[in-house]
Parts: sequence; structure tokens; C-alpha cells
Amino acid sequence: MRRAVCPGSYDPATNGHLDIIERSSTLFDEVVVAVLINKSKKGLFSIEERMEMLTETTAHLPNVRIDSWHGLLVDYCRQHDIAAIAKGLRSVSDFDYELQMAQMNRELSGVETLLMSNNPAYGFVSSSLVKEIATYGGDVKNLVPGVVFERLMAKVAGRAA
Ligand code: COD
Repeated sequence: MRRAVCPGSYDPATNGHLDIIERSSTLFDEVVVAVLINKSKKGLFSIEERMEMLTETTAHLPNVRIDSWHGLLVDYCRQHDIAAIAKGLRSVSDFDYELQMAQMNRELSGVETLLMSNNPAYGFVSSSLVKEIATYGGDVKNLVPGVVFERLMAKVAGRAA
């Protein structure tokens, strides 16, 4: 079975993430979307909330499942017999960061990384910007899946209250 992981913080998932997950699901028998902790980023949603939103957002993809992991991505890949990491590339700055991680992960465990060019419609979309815009009352409806939009609006309203 050809199995890949789409790792990320997914805080929260955006339409750009969903595009990469959908395209990965056509290339592999099974795709695991793994919610990982990125220690350099401050989280808005809990890991459980991120997983719930991803589960709803990917319900139309039968070969996609959601999981979470604390630790090295290569250890997750080893434990779950995953030979490939599938990720999206938006820009040159993404490339520098992703290339370094791809090389390190291959050095650590031999796992390959597939870097997919982003859909230009979502090239400017990031979880961080979506959160910032929503916090200041901007409209992010077209940037995130419906369930994420609803949860984000509720979270932002709760914080402002
Ligand atoms: N279009 C296309 N792709 C996108 C878009 C978009 N609009 N937005 C994001 N993506 C891609 C990103 O390029 C990334 O590949 C992926 O989606 C996830 O993005 P984020 O922002 O949710 O997640 P990151 O970048 O914070 O995730 C980093 C990891 C958590 C994957 C990384 O830190 C990691 O692997 N951590 C585990 C610990 C580890 O193994 N460390 C050693 C690494 S060598």
C-alpha cells in the first residue's frame, strides 16, 4: 500500500491545505493528515479542535484519515509504515524551509518528501494570516472551509467577549 502523510499545524486548516490533501489523495492509496505541534507557532485551536475540523473538511475523501503526533515526524512515519511526506509550496521562502526539512527527514530516516506546487488561487493563504484577519474583523469566508469559518468566527467572538 502506498501511504503518505500530510503534516502540518493546521491551526486552522485553510483552502490551501485542503487543496494539497485532495491532490495527495489521488496519488496515494492512503493519506494521513497529521496534526503536529510546531513549537515556533502559538496555537489558537486545540489539537482536538483542529482534528475535528479536518475530519469534517475531508469527509468526502474516503482514503484520508486524521491523526495527531507529538514528536519527530520521521518517528511517526516509521511507526506507521509511511514512505512519503506530501506538502505544499507557495513561495521561495516556503521552498528554503521545506527543502531543509525534506533533506533532514531523508537523512534521519530515508523518508521521501513530495513538494507540490500550490494552487495559485490559494498562494497567498496561510493559517497565520487567516487568524490575524479574522481577529480584526476581516472577511476570511473564501479562504477556509465552511466548518473552519464557523469555528473561527465563534472563537474570535468568544475572545472578544
Ligand atoms: N497552499 C499550499 N500549501 C500550503 C498552504 C497553501 N495556501 N498553506 C500551507 N501549506 C502547506 C505548507 O507549505 C506546509 O507544507 C503544510 O501545508 C502545513 O502548513 P502549516 O502552516 O499548517 O504547518 P507548519 O508549516 O507549521 O508545519 C510544520 C511541521 C509541523 C510539519 C514541522 O514543524 C514538523 O514536521 N514538526 C514535527 C517535528 C519534527 O519532525 N521536526 C524536525 C523537522 S526536520
